[in-house]
Amino acid sequence: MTVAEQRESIRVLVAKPGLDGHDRGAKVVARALRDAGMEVIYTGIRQTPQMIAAAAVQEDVDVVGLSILSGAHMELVPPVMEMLKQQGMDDVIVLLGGIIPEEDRPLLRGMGVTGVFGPGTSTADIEKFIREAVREKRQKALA
Ligand code: B12
Repeated sequence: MTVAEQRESIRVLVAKPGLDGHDRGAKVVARALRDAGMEVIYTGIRQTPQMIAAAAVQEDVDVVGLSILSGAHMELVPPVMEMLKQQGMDDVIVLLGGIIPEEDRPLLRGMGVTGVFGPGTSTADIEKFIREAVREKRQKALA
């Protein structure tokens, strides 16, 4: 069992890949999860997949949450997943928020994205989703 699976707290990396500056949603989500008692690291804007994977390893997070509003999710998510795999973090829970058309969601899930959250999602729902996903993962690790 890894250290992440043994601890009680939930550590979340909120990351903003891509070149745009749409950071409001990422900041709102980061603040809400922090207020809900999670340990949240926010990367800031313009992060490369390499930077995101390195931060995920360094911070030993349970969840990587990507925020993408630019429309570049189909270009940005695959290299993030690949870099996480290369860093041995292929079992980390990956969430995606932002402007994500319905037709892209099955493909993103196929790449390993656990949850996709569009505009108007309540942060309470995001918190609940994360708690359940982490609980399930930790239970599996114990079994
Ligand atoms: C505000 C805004 C801006 C602001 C950004 C301010 C900022 N610092 O964020 C400004 C004015 C700077 C801006 C600029 C541009 N914008 Co703009 N912008 C918007 C707008 C109207 C709202 C986005 C927003 O802040 N929403 C409020 C937050 C709280 O909601 P949210 O980000 O969606 O987050 C929620 C969920 O998505 C989810 N979520 C988001 N991130 C994460 C992360 C995790 C981990 C999780 C779990 C959940 C999650 O949870 C949040 C809570 O519900 C959207 C349209 C829209 N309806 O979304 C366009 C929009 C994103 N912009 C767009 C465009 C094109 C641009 C420009 C290129 C316009 C131009 N020609 O200049 C520029 C780009 C500038 C740049 N360099 O980045 C397009 C993108 C097109 C696309 N995806 O195909 C949109 C969709 C408008 C449109 N309909 O065309 N924009």
